[in-house]
Amino acid sequence: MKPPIRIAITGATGQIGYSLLYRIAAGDMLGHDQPIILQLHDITEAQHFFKGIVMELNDCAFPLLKQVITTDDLDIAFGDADIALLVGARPRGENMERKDLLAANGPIFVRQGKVLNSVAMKNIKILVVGNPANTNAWITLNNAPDLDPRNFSAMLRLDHNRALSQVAQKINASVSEIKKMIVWGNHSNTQFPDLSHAMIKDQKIVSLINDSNWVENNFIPTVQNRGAAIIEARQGKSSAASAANAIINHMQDWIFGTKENDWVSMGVVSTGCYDIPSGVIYSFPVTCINGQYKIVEGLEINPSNYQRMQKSYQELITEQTVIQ
Ligand code: NAX
Repeated sequence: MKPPIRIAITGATGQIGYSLLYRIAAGDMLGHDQPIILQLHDITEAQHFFKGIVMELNDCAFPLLKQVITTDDLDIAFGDADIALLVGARPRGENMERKDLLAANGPIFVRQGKVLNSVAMKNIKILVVGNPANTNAWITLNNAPDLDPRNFSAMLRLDHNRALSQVAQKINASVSEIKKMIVWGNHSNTQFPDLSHAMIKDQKIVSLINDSNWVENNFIPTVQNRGAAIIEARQGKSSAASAANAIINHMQDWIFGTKENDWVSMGVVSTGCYDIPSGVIYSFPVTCINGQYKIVEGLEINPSNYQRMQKSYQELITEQTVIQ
């Protein structure tokens, strides 16, 4: 039996948590031969929710689940963690503008970065999901000077999956046949779902569809605004099952590798490629092998797509300015 992997999850009593914990404990993320320890964190006011969550984890009798720790203490939650899924964040309240949300979340992620830096494993893999995810990841990274910036990522995989699904429905294909989708930028509606490199078999999908009006006026805005559409359809509740699924996809690909001749979108620290200045957490197409991601460089970008990519970058800079 392999030694257990310690997975820290913040905001674990939230709705994404409820879709996520049981799938991880079942082996969906790290494989059905990998024992795990769940180190679940939430704020003090939410601790009472853990009672039922843990009762249900026990009642699932998961063979891989070796221990469940629940706590409001980040030192305990992140202690020796191999993986941290930072899902918890201050929700956007009524009359709260995006800048208020940014200001409220800044100190939370400053503290999480510091604690990760001091108590987590040095080769930890960190995925920030709580919004604004890219900027929260950037804050966490900047407060963890002893950790490699390449250990940090922000979740754009839900957007990537949404893009795959829209195209699969349009061309009546299976999502698994569609390769080389990209969502660039920030996890917000400035993100740029880019179909121009996507392929099915040996054919470019844009040539197959041959309908720029659909791409511009249907595909791109549908993916960009899908989060709001889900909230409306679920009468106020945001994406949870699909977000949990995207977390699992993101971590699986990062750890075990991406499929041959394909890539995925991950929010990672920019190296300066595509004129996105280094340091910012920006979603790029990446391939992964042996637990390491590599940004796909050198793709041809036309001037109007370049403008869209820059627009999303500019939004990230504005977000950083609000926090400082
Ligand atoms: P919930 O409101 O159900 O859960 C949020 C959790 O965060 C709760 O457990 C709460 O106790 C905790 N929390 C509240 N204040 C906190 C604080 N000050 N410090 C630490 N934790 C705190 O939200 P849920 O639907 O689970 O979503 C969690 C986060 O994911 C939100 O920020 C949401 O916006 C974000 N999302 C990000 C996505 C992405 O693709 N990057 C997609 C899904 C989701 O919208």
